[in-house]
Amino acid sequence: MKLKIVALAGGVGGAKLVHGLAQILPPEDLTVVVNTGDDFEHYSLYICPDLDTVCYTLAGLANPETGWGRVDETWQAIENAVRLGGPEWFNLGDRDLGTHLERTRRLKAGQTLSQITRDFCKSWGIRQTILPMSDHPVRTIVETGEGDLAFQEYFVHRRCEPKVTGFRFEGVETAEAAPGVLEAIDAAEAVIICPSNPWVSIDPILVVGDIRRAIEAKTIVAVSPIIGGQTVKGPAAKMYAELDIQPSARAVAEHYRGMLSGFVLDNMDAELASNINIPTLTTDTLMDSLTKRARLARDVLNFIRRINK
Ligand code: FO1
Repeated sequence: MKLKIVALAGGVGGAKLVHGLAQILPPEDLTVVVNTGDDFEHYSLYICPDLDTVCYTLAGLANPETGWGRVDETWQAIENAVRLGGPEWFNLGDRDLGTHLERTRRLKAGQTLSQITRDFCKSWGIRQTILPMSDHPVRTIVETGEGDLAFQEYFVHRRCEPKVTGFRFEGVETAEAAPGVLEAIDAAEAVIICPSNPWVSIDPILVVGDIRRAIEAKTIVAVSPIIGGQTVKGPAAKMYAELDIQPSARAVAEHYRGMLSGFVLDNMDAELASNINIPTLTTDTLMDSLTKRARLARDVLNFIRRINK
């Protein structure tokens, strides 16, 4: 049965499931809406970490160790800049720098982020549709006991150490969904919320313009990024704990309360399934190999088919 899918994704975890989906679905049936709340300017360059992570992963260009950045990377430019007195807390590889240089040049020339992303995807041979959530800047601010921090400042510079008290998304009041986002959702049989951080990867997408309203008319299935009370990568579990919520797959299902048609959790959390009062799929969600990305994607798609029957 044909299944047109929109996937909402943040960085590394989201990119892995998207890569699995891309191995199964025809390219015209997969649209990925990517978080741009992490975007920022560094060395006067416009960096879109999650868009680049998703694109590099689909193009087979991603660094397999970190999940972000490029494979076979070298670091000569940043090392030289740091030696000359530039900031050293955010690593920009030589190959990766080319992406930021060209993106920044095009933005300054008046192109939109979605136009640029479409062109880059074509150059990288990506046949799926990859869309930034918005062409307008939306900036995730992490509110902490040590004051408000821009996302990359919190995530990379401060290594997620400050205790989180809340989040806000600057610019969201005026931001609209990027061209193609609402149309893709409209045409989709289901929306998959990838195993990305609910607070800082998925929420920024859901609060932009009419995105939440559009997806709520659809079958929505979320995959838990928390397994056995811990995140595979990133600070989601730490954030839940600091917000006085016990980190668990159940807490993730609660996070999306009222939106979901189904929820996917790991075998390790099987006992939580009976406490989640929507249909659940319990399976192996740890995507620690390429085959496991495709296997999880197939499981999620079959689950959606059962829900949509
Ligand atoms: N993450 C780090 O932990 N340290 C870095 O130096 C770093 C550099 C970097 C450069 C380009 C890029 O696209 C991503 C990069 N990331 C780095 C990852 C990024 O900060 C996060 O993965 C996302 O923003 C969270 O999804």
